[in-house]
Amino acid sequence: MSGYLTPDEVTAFQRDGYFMKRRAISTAHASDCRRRLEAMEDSLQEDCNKRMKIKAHVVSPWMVDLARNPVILDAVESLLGPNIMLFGSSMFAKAAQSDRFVSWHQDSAYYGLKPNDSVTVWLAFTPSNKSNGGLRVLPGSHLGDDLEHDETYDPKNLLAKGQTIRGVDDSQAEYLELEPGEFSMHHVRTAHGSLGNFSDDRRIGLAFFYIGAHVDSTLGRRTALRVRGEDKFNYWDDDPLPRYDLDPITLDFLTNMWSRYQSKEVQQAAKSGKL
Ligand SMILES: O=C(O)CCC(=O)C(=O)O
Repeated sequence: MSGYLTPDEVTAFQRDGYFMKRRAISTAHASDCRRRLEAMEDSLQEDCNKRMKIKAHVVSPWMVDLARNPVILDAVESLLGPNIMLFGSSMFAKAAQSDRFVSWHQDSAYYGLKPNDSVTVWLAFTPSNKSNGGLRVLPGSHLGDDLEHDETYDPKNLLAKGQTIRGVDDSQAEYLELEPGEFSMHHVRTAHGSLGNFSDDRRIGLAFFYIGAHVDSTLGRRTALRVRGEDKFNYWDDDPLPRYDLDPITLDFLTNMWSRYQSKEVQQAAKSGKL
């Protein structure tokens, strides 16, 4: 099955800054992803939100396979062209009856990309909707100014730094409601966030951050995974690839990267252009 967007869908994405929606994997495959994820959480004795951030895909080969899913890549190719790199991925899991949330933010404020030719694919492992804290976006916000973010470090916020755009008019928000196995896409400059999950089950999704191979890092040399086409630019070193679930080599890589990202020191260096 092809995932390419129609010309009308591309135009709508360019206007609205988001796309709803395609099926990447079956419902049964999505439940299997959830089962495997929860088995890894049991084995690590920790919630996936704790470390499976920035480069969640390096913890497991099946996540790398999802990042290379052909329907997803067709959809991404429609927006970014044929040469595609994955520079990051994050698990976003909300427990049942939890008030943990994701504040309004623009990923472009933190990703350090030039140009901002980047889209996020949010792949649902469970239903994701208005009643369980599903992702929501501010249509058209990618066309406006860069918005100011306050770093609140609120422990209820699933974002590492609690980065928050203040004063957003929620009445303008669109929910990107998905069934397991479906995905949405949003532009790296689209303001987005989500509320608490007041349902009786977890809400789980895996977000993939794709760029065109022509996109460089403004935060110094980093790593990425080429997922389609060719990379003539060589702006990114290679991500390490997991040999099996929770490969200790790639898990260490992920842990170091995540603690560097969370550290205020790195954040200040990044802001001053030293990284
Ligand atoms: O899953 C969520 O609630 C937020 C996801 C998000 O911030 C993202 O995909 O960039």
